[in-house]
Amino acid sequence: MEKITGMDDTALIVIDVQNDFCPGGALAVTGGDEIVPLVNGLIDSLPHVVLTQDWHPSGHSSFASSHSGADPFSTTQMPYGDQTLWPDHCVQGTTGAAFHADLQWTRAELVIRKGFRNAVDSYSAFFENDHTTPTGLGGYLRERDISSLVMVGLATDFCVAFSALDAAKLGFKVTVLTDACRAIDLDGSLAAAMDKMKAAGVSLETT
Ligand code: VGL
Ligand code: ZN
Repeated sequence: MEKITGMDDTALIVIDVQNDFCPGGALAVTGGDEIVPLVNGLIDSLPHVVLTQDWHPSGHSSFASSHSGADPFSTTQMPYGDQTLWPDHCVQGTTGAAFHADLQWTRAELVIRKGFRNAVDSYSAFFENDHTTPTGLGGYLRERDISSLVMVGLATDFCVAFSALDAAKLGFKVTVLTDACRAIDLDGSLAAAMDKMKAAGVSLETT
């Protein structure tokens, strides 16, 4: 049997459209829920769809509550470098970790979970925050001859940007649709992320 080829080589990567990143959630991103209709339209129109899901054990090392005296949104030093400390969010199996109720995710071919190792956070869909440990997504896409990625989701300046930068480094053609993303924007992190993505050759477009 021959491999099925000639299928479209583009995948939509929907990053972390989860309750905790939407208004009312534990790490709410302003307007996070506003992107859902746009994302649903893209899910209907692109040939392949992959979702990511932030998926932390309780007591995760990225939670401020795991570091005595630390405030959410402060920075700490981890063996792998600087790490922002977050409110507890996207704990495995909780409602906060579930996808937004209106997200039409049934066409997704893969859900990749990240941040499940206690000792290391993972913003990127491709590598954990040590920038070394792979999630397996790069190999999965390569094996399927997918070479072009369209990225949307939450948050622009963390998980979307880290994913886009890693994807570009791995040789994928990457487009981020900025109107289908929303940012946390901590201390200028959005402008810095946009600059880095531009410099890495990521196309920043709108739907
Ligand atoms: C994210 C902070 C912590 C994100 C995940 O999805 O951008 N940000 N965990
Ligand atoms: Zn997280």
